[in-house]
Amino acid sequence: MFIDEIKVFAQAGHGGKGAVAFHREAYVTKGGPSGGNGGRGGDVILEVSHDLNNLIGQFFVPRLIAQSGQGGMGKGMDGLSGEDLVIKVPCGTMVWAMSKPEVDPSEESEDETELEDDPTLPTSHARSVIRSSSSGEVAKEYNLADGEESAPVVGTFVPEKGELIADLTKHGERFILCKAGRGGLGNRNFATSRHQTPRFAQPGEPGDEGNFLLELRIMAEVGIVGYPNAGKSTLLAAISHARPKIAAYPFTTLHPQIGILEYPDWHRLTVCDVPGIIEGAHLNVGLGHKFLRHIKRCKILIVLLDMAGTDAREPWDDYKKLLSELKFYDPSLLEKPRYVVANKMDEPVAESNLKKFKQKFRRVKVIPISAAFDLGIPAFKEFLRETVAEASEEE
Ligand SMILES: Nc1nc2c(ncn2[C@@H]2O[C@H](COP(=O)(O)OP(=O)(O)OP(=O)(O)O)[C@@H](O)[C@H]2O)c(=O)[nH]1
Ligand SMILES: [Mg+2]
Repeated sequence: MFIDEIKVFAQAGHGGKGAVAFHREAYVTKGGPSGGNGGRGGDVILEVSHDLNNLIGQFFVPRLIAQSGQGGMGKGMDGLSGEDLVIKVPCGTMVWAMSKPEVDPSEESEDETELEDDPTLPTSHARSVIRSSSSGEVAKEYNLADGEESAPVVGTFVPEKGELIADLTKHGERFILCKAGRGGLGNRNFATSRHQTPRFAQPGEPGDEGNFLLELRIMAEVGIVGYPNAGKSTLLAAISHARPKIAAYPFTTLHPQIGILEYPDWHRLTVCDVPGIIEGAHLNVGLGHKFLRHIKRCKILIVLLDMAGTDAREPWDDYKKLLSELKFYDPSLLEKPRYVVANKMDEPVAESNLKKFKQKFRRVKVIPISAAFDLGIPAFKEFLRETVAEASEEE
């Protein structure tokens, strides 16, 4: 199972309460207050680990509750602190705090309330878009209805997800999701010369808690998109150590796959192969287009086309449809450096198709390969390295 979005409830440990106690000992009269302090609770901490590739752990354990601190005791003994709960998450996890912000009723305009009553409109966010562009562009409507922003920064608020509070990208990085409560002070702390027998102590502070949405957006430099059966997984297997499932039926790949491409000088690139996209993916046809979130962070995009036109498809048609699906999902995807790779060049018809394609799209750079027969693969690897380096420099 591949989980890339999961809601969790997190609660840090409460602080233990301080004790009220008095010193008792033979021949010591009125020994004074001796209540110990309560221990601190444990924090809930997220730790990034590159050994994980999805949020499956949180699917099985969605309640992240850290230990509370122990209460203080007599004889001046302090309570033990609660242990921190450290949860490992994959690189590229975004944390959204789901609590709703307070809306000032005076700010809501009249015509907005009218729209709220209209049941034919999909979501509140989409409605505002429809209002601002009366042409009713489907693309815009979908993007914003998803609550997606192309590259949200910490502090961004999206109605469906809440506020982005962290974007965890580096291995080893730690983020305190919920802060623990402090322990209360025992009564021995409150003794003064004028009040020598305090019969009270502090309670412990409660730990923070809340509902959070963890969203994974895979960190990869190169993203491969294409129609089902174009040979995306075959290409990933040809250039990296990844061994994704390859088969002659559509939608073999159901989840994003990651491959590490290694060069002789130990330089590494991460490549992400996502499930096939087809026309109408934005309307949830095929596997939909939600998984495109995983190529949002890529530096370059590889549009893989089946130049042999298997299944009576036409590469130029595929190309146009793919671009329009990418645009429907997020127009900023089309701003990334993009290269067309023509696969299945071992097939006899591929050559003439490639010519036709080049005539139709004169300015598009096309790299011919055959992933299954290893034709053009070493050159393609070098090409990837150069273009990723260029894209990083530009960034
Ligand atoms: N002749 C030829 N066949 C290829 C080539 N590359 C891939 N294939 C075949 O195309 C079929 C689909 O390959 P996959 O790699 O599974 O395609 P995919 O794009 O990952 O497909 P989905 O995961 O379903 O989206 C398989 O039967 C491959 O053997 C190639 O270069 N030449
Ligand atoms: Mg595949």
